[in-house]
Amino acid sequence: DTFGIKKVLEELGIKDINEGTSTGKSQFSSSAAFIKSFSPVDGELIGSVKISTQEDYEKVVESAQVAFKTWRNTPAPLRGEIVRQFGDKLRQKKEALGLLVSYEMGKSYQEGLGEVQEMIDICDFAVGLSRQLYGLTMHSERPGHRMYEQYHPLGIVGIISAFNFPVAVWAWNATLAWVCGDVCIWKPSEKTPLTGIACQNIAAEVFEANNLPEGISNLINGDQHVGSLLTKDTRVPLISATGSTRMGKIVAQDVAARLGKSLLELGGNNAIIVTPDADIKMTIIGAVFGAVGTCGQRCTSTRRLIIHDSMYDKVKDALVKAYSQLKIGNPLDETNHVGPLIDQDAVKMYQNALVEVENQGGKILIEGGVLVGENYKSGCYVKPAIAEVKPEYSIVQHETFAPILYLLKYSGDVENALHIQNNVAQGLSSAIMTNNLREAEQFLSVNGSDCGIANVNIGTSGAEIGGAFGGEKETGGGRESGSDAWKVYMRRQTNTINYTTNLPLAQGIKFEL
Ligand code: UN1
Repeated sequence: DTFGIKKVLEELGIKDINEGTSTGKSQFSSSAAFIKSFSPVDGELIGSVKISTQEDYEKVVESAQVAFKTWRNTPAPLRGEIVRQFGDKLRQKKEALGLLVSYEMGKSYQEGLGEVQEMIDICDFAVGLSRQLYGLTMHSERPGHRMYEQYHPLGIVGIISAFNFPVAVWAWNATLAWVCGDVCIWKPSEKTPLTGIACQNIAAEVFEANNLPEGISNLINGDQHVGSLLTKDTRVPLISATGSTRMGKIVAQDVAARLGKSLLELGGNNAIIVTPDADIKMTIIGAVFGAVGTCGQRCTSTRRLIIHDSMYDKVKDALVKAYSQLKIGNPLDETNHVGPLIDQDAVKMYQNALVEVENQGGKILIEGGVLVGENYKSGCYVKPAIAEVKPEYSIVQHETFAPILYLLKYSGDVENALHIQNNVAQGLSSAIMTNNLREAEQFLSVNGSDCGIANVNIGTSGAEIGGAFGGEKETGGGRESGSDAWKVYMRRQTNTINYTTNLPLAQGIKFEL
């Protein structure tokens, strides 16, 4: 037990890891089939989790439906109080959960802690929100009439999350859904099932301590077959799904076929535009963290640098120098910058992408490769690579979830860089490095970036929870987390009240009997 994982599992209430752990009290699974969770850090089996059967799923939905009746009648500020307690529990368990995130997913311990902090932050946001689920009032065109709108809870929210942010993205959705009066059924990635169990246990403790049903938060486990139980279920009015564009297209069609609502947060192809006025030091830190942080497995990871030709060689040299200093290895060792990819399938995708880059005419600037040896025995450690490419290569148009950074050149005005940036199918995050006010404003203008996130003098990744998070085009169009993203978790109702003894009709229509 090199990393004290046994103790961490214990602290997070994860039991029976050899027989397939299941969660909480009411969430017992009858299943005999397991998902085995291996750590990409050292290749060790951490534990196994029961795969939910159709029968389990039915029980979970029933328990969610029963819980909804209690929860929707709990006043929103009191729901906020429960979320406040959940945030407090997360503060207590931050180190343990952060470590499990790091060990099961492979991101650095710092980033594991950061992810739990993101959960705590969204709890705080949700607590405040619980007193601010505002509707509008409007003036009726009829005398003696009052008009307003209000938001009611929606029901069961299905959450499908990805391995790369195994806990924060669930919390963005669950905490907002909870203060909105909804109950949740979560299917975490089958690559990170143990962090899912840990979160469910923490939530269950809070509900139990408040004599509330555990069914306010529910967990199911498995691959896309289990996920499709949720997406096809008319009892689940909203599906919030994070993952690849390929997955999102399937989810969107399943949900649309039954006219459900979906909130999709899919692939990105995020670029930083480096202008002649860029601060080179900031550019390099932003670009390198964006490209190699989380081993290039954030949906906001920096994939492309679009560099003005006057800056190109300078940036290139500085990148080569920065990459030569990167330490790759065990993410729990804080001296390392880059941890492993999630699994060996991801390693194959990374290798294939590098072959494709060369086949399509790209020039490898920093060689990739898989690391071998005692410290890398999971087979998931790869070298961050950089390639010089042309924007039209199909591989550059495509999101590869790995630390591969593409360098592109533009000349002339920032419009030319914007054209390259926007000329991809994805639209999540974007950034410009400039001290030129005109360029910055152009980038943010109607003719500028077409992405859901557009930053000035900041990299593409590491968004704060207070803003709405999501993107356009193939990124799926959904917004989660801050701002008014909560509205998708509620149903809106327009109410008109007549306090006269007449019944005048709208639009002045006369109807007499
Ligand atoms: C994701 O990769 O799915 O902005 C979410 C960021 C993080 C969230 C990423 N706050 O990079």
